[in-house]
Amino acid sequence: MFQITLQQRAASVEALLTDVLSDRPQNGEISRPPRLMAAMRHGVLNGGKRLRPFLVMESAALFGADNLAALRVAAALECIHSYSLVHDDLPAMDNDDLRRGQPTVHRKFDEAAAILAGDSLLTYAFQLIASDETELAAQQRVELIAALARAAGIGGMTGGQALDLEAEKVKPDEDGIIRLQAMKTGALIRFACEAGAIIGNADVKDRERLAEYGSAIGLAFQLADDLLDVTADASHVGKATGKDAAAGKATLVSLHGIDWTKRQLAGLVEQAEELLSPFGEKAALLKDAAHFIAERRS
Ligand code: GRG
Repeated sequence: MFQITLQQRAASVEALLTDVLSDRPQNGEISRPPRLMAAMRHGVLNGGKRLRPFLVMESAALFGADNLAALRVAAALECIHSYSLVHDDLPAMDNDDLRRGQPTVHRKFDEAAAILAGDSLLTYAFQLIASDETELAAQQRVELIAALARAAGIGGMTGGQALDLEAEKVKPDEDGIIRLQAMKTGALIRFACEAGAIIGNADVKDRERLAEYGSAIGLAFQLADDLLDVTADASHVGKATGKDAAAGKATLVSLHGIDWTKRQLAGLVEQAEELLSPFGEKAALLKDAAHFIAERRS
């Protein structure tokens, strides 16, 4: 059931992304440069599990808001996630040739195109949420924009990426690794879950509960990623593996080993399930999502 819903939600977010990333100018734009649009589409519509959109839509559904607004926020978040991958793959960062099993944007186009495609995806995410077509109250849209900016920016993803680059020179301690990961990958996943609560007009307590669930599965996501980096082969995960060790990067896996990491993952899944327990059966798919993230193989 989880896999089927993940695929259905992925298909609807991809249909919306295909429409909103077409060459046709929208919302009063003067024009859309076709090569820029092609590079943006390559960065977004090139596979991907669409896990963050699933989390937005499923969290919103928990509060009865399974609607176009949730889909548009989900698409906006996927634009930001995809931008981070496009920029992360650049020669100045990870210098990767392969992403989601396909040539990275700077390989298929060029570096300038990849930088601009990433910049445009980042900005476009906010355009999508702010638009009147995202049928939410103005206050909800502002809260979503503020929370997404926080998650993607200095105290979130880009700040975490900066710490990650520094960590190649000065190895952080355990607290430093956890903080870095909560910012770099955890913040967007936490936002995905909190966004559903904002869209569904949840009360403060439920919003916090969803955000905490997001933090638990966000940490699990990164632990699973670190584990895959040491245990999986590149053809299976669709990107280079073994990179953390090659870069001398400290991860919780390198500090504590594989068995400890697997135990931590099990504990995080349990914590995520407990946070969702007040929602009963309605949260079954979100509970499955925690398992999927912790046990994923790509
Ligand atoms: C360059 C601004 C900037 C930020 C980069 C998140 C990030 C920060 C870089 C991504 C590098 C990376 C591989 C991190 C590990 C975790 C991660 C985000 C994996 C990819 O996410 P998935 O598995 O990918 O959800 P798909 O392709 O399924 O969307």
